[in-house]
Amino acid sequence: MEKIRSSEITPEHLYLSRRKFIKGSLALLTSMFLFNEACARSGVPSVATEQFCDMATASQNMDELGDVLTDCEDIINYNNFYEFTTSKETVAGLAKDLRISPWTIQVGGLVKNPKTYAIEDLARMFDQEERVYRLRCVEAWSMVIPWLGFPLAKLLKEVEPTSEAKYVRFETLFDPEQMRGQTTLHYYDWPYVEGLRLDEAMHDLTILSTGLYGHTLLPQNGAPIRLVVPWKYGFKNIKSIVKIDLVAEQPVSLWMAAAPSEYGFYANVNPKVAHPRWSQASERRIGEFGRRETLPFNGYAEEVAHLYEGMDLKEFF
Ligand SMILES: Nc1nc2c(c(=O)[nH]1)N[C@H]1C(S)=C(S)[C@@H](COP(=O)(O)O)O[C@H]1N2
Ligand SMILES: [Mo]
Repeated sequence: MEKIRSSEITPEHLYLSRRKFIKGSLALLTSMFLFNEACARSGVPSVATEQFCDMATASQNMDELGDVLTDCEDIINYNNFYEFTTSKETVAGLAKDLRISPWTIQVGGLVKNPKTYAIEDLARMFDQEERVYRLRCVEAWSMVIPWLGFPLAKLLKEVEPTSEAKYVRFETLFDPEQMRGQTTLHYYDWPYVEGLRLDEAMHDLTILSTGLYGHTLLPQNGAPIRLVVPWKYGFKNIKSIVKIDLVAEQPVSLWMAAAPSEYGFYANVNPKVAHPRWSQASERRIGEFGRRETLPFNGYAEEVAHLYEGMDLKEFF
């Protein structure tokens, strides 16, 4: 891969080497949590939001395929978060006052050590790594995002799944007073639920994200903590998680309940299997002209295809 001269990249992007994780960012992240808390207390979260992209940092300016990072402003202003609205351009404004502190995640179900974690505990317990991943929405657009977070496997090992645990079920906050979509979009079965098979959840690519571009997540991106599974369609990346359960049966996600013929459990990115209403063969990379070919497993086949050996690819959807 060609090295980019520092003069060719925006100043906030410190170019180190690919796959190099931010180290010592624990203190940074802890201070950002304190900053957010202070903001929440003083009621001025909009100040942090306005400065978010001016102060953007990432240790890599491209992913392992050489795809450049999507502009920070696009990542924080073009969102899917149906708890607020179905209109991608207005999520940020409607979500900006979501109370994200205090916040706890209850981890339980078929585990030996069920526990409720405060979000600050997770930041303290696990190194926050930078992971540059492509995000491919089922609506056929995509971005490249420098996430901060930690492997979900680390948290699962803490709670120790029992031998009966086969799947992981995730749940988003249910709070219609703060999330008006949970009332106005009454067609959906709130709260938003997603799930993974246990081996998918334990895979090193699967992370819980607490930040992006060097800062703690903004509400529109799923603050304070959301799932990121880069080889699956975007809707699997459940936001603003309050509950994680280890379960024996395959969970029914919000999208499976809403439209079972359109959204399946696995939802692995697959250019060969069309959505019933549109092709999945190509995608629009936000910030680029023209379209790109969609890659099997969103380009992560080498890492994850073995998880699905013997399964019918069409079942993926
Ligand atoms: N709780 C919740 N999580 C969600 C969604 C949602 O509506 N509610 N939308 C999903 C979809 S369709 C996509 S493409 C991604 C978008 O993440 P982003 O806005 O951070 O880019 O979030 C996913 N996670
Ligand atoms: Mo999506």
